[in-house]
Amino acid sequence: MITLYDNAMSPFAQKVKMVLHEKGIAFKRVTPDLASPEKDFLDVSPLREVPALVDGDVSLFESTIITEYLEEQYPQIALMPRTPVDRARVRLLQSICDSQLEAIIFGMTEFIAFKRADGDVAASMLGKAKADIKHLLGWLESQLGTRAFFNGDAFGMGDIAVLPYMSTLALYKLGPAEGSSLDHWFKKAKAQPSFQRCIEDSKTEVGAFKESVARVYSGLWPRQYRNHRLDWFLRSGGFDIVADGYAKSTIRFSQLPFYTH
Ligand SMILES: N[C@@H](CCC(=O)N[C@@H](CS)C(=O)NCC(=O)O)C(=O)O
Repeated sequence: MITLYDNAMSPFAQKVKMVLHEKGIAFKRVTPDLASPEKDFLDVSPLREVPALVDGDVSLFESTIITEYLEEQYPQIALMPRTPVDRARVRLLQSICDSQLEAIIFGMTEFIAFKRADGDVAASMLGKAKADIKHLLGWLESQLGTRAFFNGDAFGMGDIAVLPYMSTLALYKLGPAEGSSLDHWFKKAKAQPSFQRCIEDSKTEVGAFKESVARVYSGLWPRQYRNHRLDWFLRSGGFDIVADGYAKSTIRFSQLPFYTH
């Protein structure tokens, strides 16, 4: 049976779980302690991140690599569109959502859940985040065009790419404008059973996430500021927050893959 190393709050892991559910593939969930990972987990996930997946002799990390593997290895229920141009369009959605959109939502969570700053700095950076999100929602709306789903006529990988992020934006009351085509899509897409199962997992694990806040403050679980996340903080006025968090070990940067000789 497939093992998925998971965290219910992770949008990256939700993408993989939706693909597994949509394809009807049975799997076992393991939720590793990301603050002090065991060697077994690091062997499977050398970047110390969820999701990671083990399927027999195959062990993989990086959500989009995993979803592509599942699509090719278990093709009976296809989730990618048929034509090369539509497949390229879906890959663009995956790329922009997992880099730019994720980074801004991560940044907002740093203020809302992890209280990185208050007063004028928080207000200014949250204002920048809201403006960036509005911009990206406009881009997503143009990508959706007149289609019923990002994937085309039916729910698929294109929708899986966007849905975890749109769901967090809706929680932050920054979802699509009422009555917009993005709003119509969101209402249909979030009812998908594969997504509802992810929401059930996150409801049962939200308590553990809240407890983790104290571990961040005490330096036991530095949050990972990498790539677009770091870029967003720096370009939005967060130089001092990053320097302070790094000095106090509440922020870490990316790491090279763990390995043993
Ligand atoms: N590029 C990776 C990103 C995965 C990722 O960032 N996962 C986060 C959870 S959302 C994680 O495991 N972070 C480790 C930590 O917080 O210590 C992917 O697409 O799978």
